[in-house]
Amino acid sequence: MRDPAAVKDAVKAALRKQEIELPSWAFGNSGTRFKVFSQPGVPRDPYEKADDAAQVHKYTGVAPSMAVHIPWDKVGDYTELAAHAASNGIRIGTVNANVFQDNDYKLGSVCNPDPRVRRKAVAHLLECVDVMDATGSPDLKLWFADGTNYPGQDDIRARQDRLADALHAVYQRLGPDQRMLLEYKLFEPSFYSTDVPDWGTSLLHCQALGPKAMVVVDTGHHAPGVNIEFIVMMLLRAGRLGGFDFNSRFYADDDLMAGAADPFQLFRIMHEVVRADALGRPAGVAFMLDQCHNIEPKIPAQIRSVMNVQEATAKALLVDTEVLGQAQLAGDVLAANAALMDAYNTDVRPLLAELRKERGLAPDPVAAYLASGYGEKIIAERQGGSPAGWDA
Ligand code: RM4
Ligand code: MN
Repeated sequence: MRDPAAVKDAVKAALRKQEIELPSWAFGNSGTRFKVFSQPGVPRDPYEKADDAAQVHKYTGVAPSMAVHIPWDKVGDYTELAAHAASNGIRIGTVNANVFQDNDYKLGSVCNPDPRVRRKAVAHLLECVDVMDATGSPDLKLWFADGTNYPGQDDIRARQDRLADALHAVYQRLGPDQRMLLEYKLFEPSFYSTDVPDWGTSLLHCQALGPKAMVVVDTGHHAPGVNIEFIVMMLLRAGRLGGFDFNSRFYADDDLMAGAADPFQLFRIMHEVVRADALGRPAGVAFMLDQCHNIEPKIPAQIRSVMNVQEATAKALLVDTEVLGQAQLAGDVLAANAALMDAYNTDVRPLLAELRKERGLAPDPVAAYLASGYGEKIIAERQGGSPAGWDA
């Protein structure tokens, strides 16, 4: 039998090591292809996005960085943006490239049959590394909308060669402490073939590039029913899991709050992370959110998402690995399953509230944020200008 007090201390110590990165685009307006519902008080520029992200960190204590998306977050002086973030107690994290919103990219970006368009896309990716230099960001995240809609539309094999060439050019440009994270997605916006559709394709490219290229698992980018924790385990085992884009999906790439659709899946994923001792920063796994809040208020939704990831992590840390291991070796199917379920079914909210109090934070971050008046303040102050959104 484990000593409950010792278990609690160990879980808290491990939770203190975890950091969760927020996406700048979660604070701007977003929607579906049917409608973007504008919300009052949304940021007009990346500086105000950083202000909002800092609020999430202020109340959770575990979200000290904000990912940026270029050109959505284009500014004249990135060093100044980084300084602004720092003055709010956070830093600029992953730089996300955007080679999917220019007319030139109709037939793809780095895989486009036209070499001029490929050169333009690579130039943007290199510009993103310049941004990393200025902000001190460690990671470049690449997601390509490239693919085809019809069989025969393009040579799907030649497209892989073009992709490899582009990735190679960008990889060469990375500094010693900079990484490239290659994200995959099953489909959309391409409906027949996607050039980086799965973790195997991403991993093959990363392995060909070298140790600074890592795979990103966006939890919304798989076919329904895929065992994502198996993929996570395989990538961790290969030392190639660069990070997560956490979000929830019911159908496709829904980008809903992490832990909202399937908290059990999030727990199973975090179980593999804990099993690999990959919670802390030295393990090189970036825990990022990639979400959009189309109908709910954005800052409290980010706080809720961070809390959901923390809860899944706490439950994963509670798994009695000795009992589990013994049951597995003994072939005791039911006892092994029960060891996992006991941890999953534990209410970890009191433990997390206690941890927050120990760190000088309010036990309920959402309530503390709502009571702070910040939401009302930004609605009153952010008049005029154009609210940030998917096209801004
Ligand atoms: C993509 C992908 C990327 C994100 C964009 C906004 O589907 O998930 O990570 O940067 O959406
Ligand atoms: Mn993503």
